[in-house]
Formats: sequence, structure tokens, C-alpha cells
Amino acid sequence: MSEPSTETHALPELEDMEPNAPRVGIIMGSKSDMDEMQKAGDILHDAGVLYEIRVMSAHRDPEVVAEYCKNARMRGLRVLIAGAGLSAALPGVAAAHSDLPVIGVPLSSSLSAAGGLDAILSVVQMPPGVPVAAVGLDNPRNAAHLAARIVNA
Ligand code: RP5
Repeated sequence: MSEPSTETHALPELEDMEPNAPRVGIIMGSKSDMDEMQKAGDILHDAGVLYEIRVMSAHRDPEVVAEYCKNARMRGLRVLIAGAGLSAALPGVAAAHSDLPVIGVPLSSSLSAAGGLDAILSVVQMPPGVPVAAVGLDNPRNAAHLAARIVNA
């Protein structure tokens, strides 16, 4: 009887993947989130993790979000970071359309009814089976550190 193999194999699709394909997708609900969310990109850049960064709103561009998240794995992405404020649906919608790990970043907004608590609850209170890992309010840096750890795990 042969010994069980202890060799590990890269997933077939990874072997064919463009070496310069981004591994982390950073998405956010509004252009107004960009300055804050770019901080995640800067951390990933410093960590040598390739990323892409896009604006797409779960409420204003639902089809774009669905398409992006459904294609994310096939395009080589391994983690999604999603930032949004107010009724912050984007991280949850991303997790609904992709089986990649999704890290949600609740963002504060001048329109918040509760100093950002609305976004925190929107990101955290996901139904069982649709997981979103949440970092603290306005803390995209931790999302990037976590994403880098997942990519390098
Ligand atoms: C959310 O509403 C966005 O993520 C942003 O944080 C907030 C305000 O969006 P804008 O009105 O600035 O586009 O959907």
C-alpha cells in the first residue's frame, strides 16, 4: 500500500495565472471613501502584495459589484477588502457573490446617524453562512495587514 502523499500542489488555476495579477481587490462604496481606503493599498504595496482598487457601490452599482465579485477568484484575486459607510452593504454583498475571504471596513461619514455605528453593525451583523471579517471603524490598515497574512498563509 502506498503512503499518503504529503506533497502540496498549487491550485491548477494558480499555475496558469499571470504572475503580475493582483492578489487583493480593494473595493469601496464611493469615491469619497478613496482617501481612506488607499491606506490599505499603501500597506499592501509596502508588504509586496499586488492589489487593485476600485469604486463600486452595492446600492448604486449592484450589477457591477456582482460581476466583479463573481469573477474575482477566476481573475487571481485571493482576498477582497470592502469599505463602506452608512448602510454599509458592500462587504456583505461581496461575500454573497464570492467565496473568497472578505474583510469589511466600516467607514465613518458626516451623514452617519450614530458616529459610524451604523456602518459597523452593517458590516458585522451578517447572517450565518455569509461571513465577513470586520476590522475597526476607519481602520483599512488592519484590513490590509490581515489580507497580507491570508495571502501569505
Ligand atoms: C456609502 O455612503 C459610501 O461608502 C460612503 O461612505 C457614504 C457616502 O457616500 P457618498 O454620498 O459620498 O457617495 O455608500
